Amino acid sequence: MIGPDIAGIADKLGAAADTATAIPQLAAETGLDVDTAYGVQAALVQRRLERGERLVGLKMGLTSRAKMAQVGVDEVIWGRLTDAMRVPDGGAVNPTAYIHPRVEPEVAFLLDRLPEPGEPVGDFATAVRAVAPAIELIDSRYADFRFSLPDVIADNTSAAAFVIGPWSPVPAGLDNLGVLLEVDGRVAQVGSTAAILGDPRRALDEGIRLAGRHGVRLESGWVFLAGAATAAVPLRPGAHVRAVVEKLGTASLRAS
Ligand code: OOG
Ligand code: MG
Repeated sequence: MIGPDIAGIADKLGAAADTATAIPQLAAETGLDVDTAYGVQAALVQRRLERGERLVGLKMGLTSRAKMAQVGVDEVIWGRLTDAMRVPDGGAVNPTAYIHPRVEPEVAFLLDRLPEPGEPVGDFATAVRAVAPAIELIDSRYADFRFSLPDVIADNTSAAAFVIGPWSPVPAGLDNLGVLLEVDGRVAQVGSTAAILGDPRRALDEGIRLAGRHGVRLESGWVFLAGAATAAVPLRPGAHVRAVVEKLGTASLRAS
């Protein structure tokens, strides 16, 4: 065979997610580079679409230093979100359905009118209809939550589930809002939206640019996660998690 077996790698990652069973990293062994890894990600998400899930958005990863340092990968990445990953605000997830779930605080955008491919976002308030606090549940399919850049891209950037809090109109500034992650009423992580590429609005430009390289165009009505401002924390059974973003409010999640 010439080049990595994209469909075969996607099947392995898909089965690891479906059975909540970790697998060894595979990029080095199969010769995956960043471009082919995005091809694997597309095939992996296609498996979900074939079983009836719908694409509902895009997520950014490793847009903050805290996240880069936690996983030892220092490139901004993006992944795809489907409707089946969405958990209602205040809802519950079963932690045993995941391998080693972690939660992290996010800022979500509800996309509106986006520029033509290749054009920058001129007016953020035209491109984005609303903003919300959010929680992302990530679950690397790789053993010990360890991976290389192409490995994590192929694994749809560890995407597993997400919660969106109440939507608000776009505020005047988003670049320096306090962010808290609370677990069982205790502060587990503290940060600022400034940690997200200096301003989370920049994450949208990066998302449009990076996804555009792979022929993916963001759509009106999609959800966009700008990337966590802080490191992620393990989700333990029974935990109650809240992400609080100054001016935007709270998103919450329970682990059953
Ligand atoms: C990769 C996904 C990173 C974020 O918000 O930075 C991410 C990982 O940490 O497993 O979702
Ligand atoms: Mg995230």
